[in-house]
Amino acid sequence: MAGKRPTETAAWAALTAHHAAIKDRHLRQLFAEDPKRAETFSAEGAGIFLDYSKNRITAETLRLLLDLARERDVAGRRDAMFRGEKINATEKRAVLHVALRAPRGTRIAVDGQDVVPEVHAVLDRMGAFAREIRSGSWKGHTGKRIRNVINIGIGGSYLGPEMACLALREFTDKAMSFRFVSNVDGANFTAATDGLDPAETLFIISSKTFTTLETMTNAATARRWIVEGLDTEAAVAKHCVAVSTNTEGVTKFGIDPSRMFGFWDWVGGRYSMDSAIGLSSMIAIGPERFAEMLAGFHAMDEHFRTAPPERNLPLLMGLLTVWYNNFFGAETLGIMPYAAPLARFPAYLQQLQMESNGKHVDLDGNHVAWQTGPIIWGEPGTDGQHSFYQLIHQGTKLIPCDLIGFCEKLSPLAEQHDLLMANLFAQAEAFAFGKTADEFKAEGSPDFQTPFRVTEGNRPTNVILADRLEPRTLGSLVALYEHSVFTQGAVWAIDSFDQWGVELGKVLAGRIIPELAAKAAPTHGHDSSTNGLIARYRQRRGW
Ligand code: G6Q
Repeated sequence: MAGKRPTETAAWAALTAHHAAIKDRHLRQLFAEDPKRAETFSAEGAGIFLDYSKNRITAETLRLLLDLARERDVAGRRDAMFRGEKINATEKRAVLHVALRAPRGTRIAVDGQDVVPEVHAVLDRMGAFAREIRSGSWKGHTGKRIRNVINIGIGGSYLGPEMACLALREFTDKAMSFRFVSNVDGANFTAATDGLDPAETLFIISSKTFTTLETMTNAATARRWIVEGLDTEAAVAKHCVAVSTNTEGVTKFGIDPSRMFGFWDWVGGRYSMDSAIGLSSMIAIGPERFAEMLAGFHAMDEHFRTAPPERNLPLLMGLLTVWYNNFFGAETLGIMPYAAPLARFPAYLQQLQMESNGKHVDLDGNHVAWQTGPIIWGEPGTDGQHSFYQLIHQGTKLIPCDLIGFCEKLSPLAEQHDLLMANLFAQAEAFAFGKTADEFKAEGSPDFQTPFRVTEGNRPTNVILADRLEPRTLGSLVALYEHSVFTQGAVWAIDSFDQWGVELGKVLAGRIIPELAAKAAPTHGHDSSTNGLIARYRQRRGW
């Protein structure tokens, strides 16, 4: 492991003492002391403005957090990632999602080989295919044009494309429908194909490994649905394409490699929405808009790589997460987009952050003696305000939140946008400053009610503002969180790019599947609970 353990750094000890000294200071006090606080604690980059002044920090906190980043060599690790070094140590892989959005002509090498030309070769093929589908020049087996695109994939091969399709709906081709099948529950496939004509439907089978149970099962179902619906095996050629790193698996499944779009082992699933995994997004918004999204990603990559630490958005956000997670003992981070099209953004970030930083051993394989990744959750504002915000305002837990908003309207209903944004600003204000007993009394609140009405405030938030929810901004926003996650992982000395827990999950069901078959012998091999549940299930199914 490079460098000292996080808890052995001088900055960690200093932050521990500093936390003890300032933990009870109220944001009311901090704002009163410094009229320029908002200016001091805000930064801007790649089209994103971050106001982090409503965090429980002082200039000293920031200084110490930046010391921690230095002692943990976050910048050195970042540069190693950008250079294509194998920083995913447990899988001995480079981590190069930044290469997916590197402009033509940039050189990024893995094992001495420049990968950028390959990236653009795939993007060009995707672009040509997307144009064929969008223009209708690609015909289905019966000669009809494709009107429905269904992405079959799960986890990293699903959450990004679905999130982006919803987020960028305004830019999608409205003559087409885009749907997603992820779950092995057949109800997912049935609902997604409900009412669709197989002659007008294209399946994109997206799987890095092309072995994932859910995706392989749904892909086989899709294939049957096409063959039965169009009465011939030959139809598969026009209605199924694949996105994968596994050419052999794709060929075996019956998809010709000419209809496969590749990517590479140095792209992690949860970092792949800007690779060929984004094919459904590209068909939805068109290759030019997709290129704008990549430019947004790249702008944030460059910001992360070059902006000075005290103005570096992902670095700051990552360090603030560390501050609450490791010093205040906060267990979660709420993500509240004040934008209905970002409804799936919290779910996307949940995978990005929790799969990356949900680790219990450090890079040496030793059990960590410090907290790692927080629980990520969230819902769009204003819906959350009428549901769980109560607990954030008046509960007993500290829940830092990111509130995300856009200055330009998200729909033609301009006046509603002002209402939406007024709510974002008001919530951030209320979280920070609360409302005191005196203020309630002055308003004539009955004494017996006042204690129940008081909101203490001192609830930290980041406010993230961008001008417009468009492809470029979405790219920057996703890259912002990717690099914040990187920063956290570097501080915690963990491998943010493996996912052994997921790998285990992938094989667990394998043993039980045959035990559920109607003709299988009764199960005895598990614990009494598992044996009992399987027996009950079989009995209720009438076996
Ligand atoms: C992502 C994870 C995981 C993965 C899915 C799908 O980082 O590894 O979510 O994306 O399990 O895997 P395949 O793309 O191989 O089907």
